[in-house]
Amino acid sequence: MHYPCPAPMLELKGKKVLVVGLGKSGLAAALFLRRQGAHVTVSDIRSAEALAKDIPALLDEGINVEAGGHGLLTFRRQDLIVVSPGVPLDTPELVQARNLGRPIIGELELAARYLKGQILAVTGSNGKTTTTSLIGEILEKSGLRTQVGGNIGVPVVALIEGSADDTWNVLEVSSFQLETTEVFHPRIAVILNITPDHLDRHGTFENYALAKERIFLSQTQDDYCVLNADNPRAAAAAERAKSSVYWFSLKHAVNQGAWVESKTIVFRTSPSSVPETVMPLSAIPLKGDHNIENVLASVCTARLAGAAFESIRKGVEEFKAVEHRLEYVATVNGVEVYNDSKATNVDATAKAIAAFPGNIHLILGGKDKNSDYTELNELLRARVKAVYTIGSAAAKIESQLRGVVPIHSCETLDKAVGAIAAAAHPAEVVLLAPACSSFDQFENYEQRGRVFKQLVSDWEASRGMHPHTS
Ligand code: UMA
Repeated sequence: MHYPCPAPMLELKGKKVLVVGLGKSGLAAALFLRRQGAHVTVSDIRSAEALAKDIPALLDEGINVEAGGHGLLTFRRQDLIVVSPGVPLDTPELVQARNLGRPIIGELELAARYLKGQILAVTGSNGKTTTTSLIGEILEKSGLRTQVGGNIGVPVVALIEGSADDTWNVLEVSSFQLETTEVFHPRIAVILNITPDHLDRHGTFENYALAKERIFLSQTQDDYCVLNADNPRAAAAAERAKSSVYWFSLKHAVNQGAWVESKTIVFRTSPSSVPETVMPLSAIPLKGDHNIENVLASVCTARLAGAAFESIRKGVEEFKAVEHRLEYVATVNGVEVYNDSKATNVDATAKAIAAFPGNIHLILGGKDKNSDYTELNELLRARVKAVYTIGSAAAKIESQLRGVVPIHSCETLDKAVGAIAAAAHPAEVVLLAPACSSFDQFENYEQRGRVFKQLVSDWEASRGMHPHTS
């Protein structure tokens, strides 16, 4: 099946192109642009020493590097600017370049113009990575040529070479990436949910939600959009979708899409067709209602992409929780430990808490994103035994949650695990679901999760040194 790419490739040969930010996306974009014959410069606020690992390879390819800050002159001189997702669009040099008429796109937009095959894009405040991975696995099990990338950690540019006319490019896309799209055109667009996140970058919840809606901006009536009927802001997006809207719901039947009925997932192709049984909820190997939502979205999307129910069932049954997403770590002295380092906003933390009946020792904190932690109050009272705060958001969290649950001020993850090791009893749960980003104390959420798992493994190794050991 070939779905023609509607976006024209860019004229890059001989053009001056600036890549802003030398992280994963910037590095991949710069090398790709150079191979297309562009004169490429990369600009990053980090020092040359901090970028030392990547600079030699770039210079070898004939790519210029501007380290230690963004130069206004560099930005003014370009024919095109490709911006990394983590670079805010109100960065003064970008604003000035835009005012001078310089086109600014993101790595996603650049890559999507060169990808062959069809795009299946998944966005949402939470559940993106799990859903993207699950859809990828189901499509692969269905015998469809599949590649997975995007915000999940593989720059989309890196997928270009492996794409063919019959490829499904399954992409996790973030609001940061969607902010800089122009003609990005997924055949199937999924919005899992929209709850407050990244308000420090987008300013308001509505700006953030509108960035998410850009996922279906270029779709036509021949495309599909999959929305969460139970999430008010995601459901409201339907008003602006030009494509055929499919729904998923944990709570009620939908006219077309997937839902839960008598503890079973069912799917209906069209309002007039008979619902078909897909699988019992008991076959889902993941914890929490939010993961049932992720499965519903995956079932619906994979079906629209042409997967058979049998492959869908197999894909779900054999799916393993993705690292750092409510990942089971170990049972130490009868205490179950879970790593949800990817819970970088309040809603994700609420979902993680809701996955356990009670007696939770919860680690909260990191870099605040203008979040309101009082939204957790009810769940904290009902299910959390104590909160252990870490990072720069600790003071704000403590002042907002005072009197709701016992709070231990720990500053670092290391001290938090130490305090929990001394306090937790058998049959209780330890949960790292910090509701904050990690950048104040860690490189990223993955490193935070890995450090946490190492601390838990040290705790396990030192059993007998703490109270409550068996
Ligand atoms: N930088 C500047 N100027 C600035 C800001 C940053 O030069 O004003 C530089 C930094 O010094 C650094 C580089 O930009 O060298 C980092 O760029 P980046 O933050 O875009 O990071 P990448 O390594 O390119 O990773 C990005 C995504 N990062 C973000 O969106 C923040 C990764 O998502 C994604 O996996 C990767 O591209 C591949 O597509 C991470 C993420 O945290 C997982 N995403 C957010 C989320 O999921 O909540 C949206």
